[in-house]
This record gives sequence, C-alpha cells and structure tokens, in this order.
Amino acid sequence: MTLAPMATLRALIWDVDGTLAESERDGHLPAFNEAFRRTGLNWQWDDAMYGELLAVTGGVDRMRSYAKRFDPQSLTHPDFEDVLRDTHRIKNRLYGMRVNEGRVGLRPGVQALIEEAARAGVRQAIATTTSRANVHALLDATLGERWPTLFEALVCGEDVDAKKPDPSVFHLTLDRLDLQADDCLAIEDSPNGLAAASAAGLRCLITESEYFRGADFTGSIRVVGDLDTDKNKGAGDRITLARLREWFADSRPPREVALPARNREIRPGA
Ligand code: XBP
Ligand code: MG
Repeated sequence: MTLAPMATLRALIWDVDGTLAESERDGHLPAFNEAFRRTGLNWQWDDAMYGELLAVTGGVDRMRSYAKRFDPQSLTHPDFEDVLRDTHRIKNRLYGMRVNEGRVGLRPGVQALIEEAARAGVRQAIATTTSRANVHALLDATLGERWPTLFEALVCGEDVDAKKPDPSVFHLTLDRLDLQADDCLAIEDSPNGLAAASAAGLRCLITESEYFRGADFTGSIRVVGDLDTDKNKGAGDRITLARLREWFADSRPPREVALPARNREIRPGA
C-alpha cells in the first residue's frame, strides 16, 4: 500500500462578504435600500428577504432576480437595465461611505489569522464576487494601507464572466498565485462559495455568517463560527494557523472538480 504524501497548506484564499466582515448585513443591505429610495424604485428588502436573495451572487444579478420574482412589471420599463446599473452604482457608493464611517468591521479573529499567516509565510489571496471598489474600501478602512502587502492576488466580480457558484474566480486566483488547488484552502461563508471552491478542487473552511448559519455545508473540511472561537475548544481559543494546517492535512480535496475552460490540470483527490 502506498500512502499519499501529506498535503501542505501553502495559501489561504479569502472570500470577502460574510467572511472577512458581516458586510452583507452591515453594508450592502442598508446601501441597497437607500439606493432604491434615491432611484425611485419602490423596493424595500428586509433581513429575511435579503437572506433569500443572497442565493444569487452579484448585486446587479440579485436585483434583476428580485424584479423577476417580485416586481415583474418593472421589467417592462424601457430603461430597466439602466436603472439597475444606476442603482448599483449608487449602492456601491453608499456602501463605501458606510465602510469609511466604520460601520463595517472585520469579523472577530479575521485579522489575527491574516497576520499569523503572513508571519508564517503562508501566502494569501482574495477571491470574491463583489465589486473591486467595495473590496478596496473595506480593506483600506480595516487593514489600512499595508493590505496590498498581505494579499498577493485580488480577484473580484469584474474579473470573471460567471460569478460564484461558478469556480472561475478561484481558477483565476490559482493562476495568479501559480499554485495548484491542492496547495490552498478557501475560507468561505456561503453555500455558493463552498460550491465554487469545491468545483475548483479546493478544500474549504466555512466560517458561518449571519445569513447562512445552519445551511448545508457538506463537503467543507470544517464549519466554525467566528474565527476567534473554536467551538470545540471553548471561548477565547481562536482558530489558529496550526489548527488549519491540521485540518487541511487530515482532509482530502473535493472529488467533484469542474475543469476550467482552459485545459488546466487539476487533480481531484484519489
Ligand atoms: C458576494 C456577493 C456580492 C455582494 C454585493 O458574494 O454576491 O454581490 O452581495 O456586491 P461572495 P456587489 O461573498 O460569495 O463573494 O453589489 O458589488 O456585487
Ligand atoms: Mg461570502
């Protein structure tokens, strides 16, 4: 019997919304509602509705999907697509303002893990379906001007044709890092994020967030709450890099791997 070599964790690939921050609840949702008021859309999303709408990633696609389900009349407006674009632009500006006002902070334990990984030479990247401007705003406001030195790749919604659960954002991130999926751990908070990471052949840790608590995360290597508390160990015992390395080495990469359009070799777990 030949034993498979033990996998070594070489990079962390971070999601943004819901993972680095509760930015959906504290940033995007209130910004969407204020943008609707400003553009004259007679829409108002509450928490329960937004939780449902998050099944669709990407702000513009989310609004379009809401219109189809709940306000089909709006689709017949000749300028509907322009209204969506304007509303989204305004929403992102308001989101940036909220972030600058300090209303969207990093989740507990996030900064400690980022700093620890950086000190240990574990490489880091960001793979998100949000707009680039939103990521810049959040990282500027929370990690300050040194954040570009912490993340080697920053892949955002504008960089791909299809958003999560499509794996494109992860394929591009792996390309930029020049690493194989088997070397990296994705950190996500949503079923769409997990599906995207798994389809790219990545192991995935789930840090449960407001809107996806209790969702089905089968296929992840672990489901934890905030990163400052290991549920199995008790309050105050945070998710350390050592723990991630252990969980990573003890797990297998996902079997369901969608090959990227470009013929890149990705080896699913045996
Ligand atoms: C994030 C998203 C984004 C944000 C809003 O998903 O789906 O659409 O909700 O950002 P994930 P934009 O955390 O899985 O990357 O309005 O810029 O799209
Ligand atoms: Mg997310």
